[in-house]
Amino acid sequence: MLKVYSYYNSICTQKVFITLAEKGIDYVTQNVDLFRNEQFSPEYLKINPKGVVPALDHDGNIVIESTLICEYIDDCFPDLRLVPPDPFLRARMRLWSKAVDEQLFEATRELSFSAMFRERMRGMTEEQRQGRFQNVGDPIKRARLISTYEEGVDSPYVFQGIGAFEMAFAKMEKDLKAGGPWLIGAQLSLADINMMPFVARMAYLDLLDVWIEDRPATREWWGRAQTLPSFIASIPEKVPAADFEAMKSSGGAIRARVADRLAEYRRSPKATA
Ligand SMILES: N[C@@H](CCC(=O)N[C@@H](CS)C(=O)NCC(=O)O)C(=O)O
Repeated sequence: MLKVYSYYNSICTQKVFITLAEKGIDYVTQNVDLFRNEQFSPEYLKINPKGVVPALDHDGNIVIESTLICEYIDDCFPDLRLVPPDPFLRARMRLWSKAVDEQLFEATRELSFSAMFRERMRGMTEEQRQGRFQNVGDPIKRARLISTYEEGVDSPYVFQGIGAFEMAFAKMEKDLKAGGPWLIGAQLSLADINMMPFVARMAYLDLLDVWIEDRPATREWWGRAQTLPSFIASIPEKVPAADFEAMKSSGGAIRARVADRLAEYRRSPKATA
């Protein structure tokens, strides 16, 4: 039996849902309410000591880290391979996983937070807010959260995130033009699945065009991704309509400032290096 510890609008969990759906594997979910701090409960910390979702329980074997979970699922259920057997293609696929884990996850968290959760935190009492900050055990993660709470899109971490998406979309456009229709070529792989929830979140926040308006191959990839039944079952069908409305309106409110900061990033020496 496969059980996914999840939260319905968690981008990392969505990678796992798409992987399972693409392979046609049945699973059950156990909700971990991130807004009630259930990820920090002693019971859940025994499952995932990092206090985050997702976690996978496969007949008693616990696997954490969404990228590792997706590869584990591919190893256990190899009928339809999402990790290519060719070593070079596999290395190219993992470069996308690394970009997601090392840059785009943080970028998406900062941008989502600036657009949506910042307002929600403003409604908390000072004591509740400080409690939320202190719950974040990792000091670097805590510093990022405090900076994004205090400065929103003007936070240096958000600027870094906007730059991370710019680099990813530039590479995406180049790779797709060199040989698509998927990120590493003809076959859908975990490279595409890992990217989908992150690109989707930018689209739902009404921010995606800021990066991809002039990137036709990336626009086509996104159009194609959205028609996959595995994608539809894992994101649009699991997220309530009210959340889509909230994401669109809150993201729309920061869109102009995100575009300004992207222009600033494109002018910076780093962007031309
Ligand atoms: N690298 C981890 C990141 C997991 C992660 O941070 N998940 C978020 C939801 S997308 C979470 O549980 N956040 C709760 C918190 O930070 O308190 C993975 O890919 O599984």
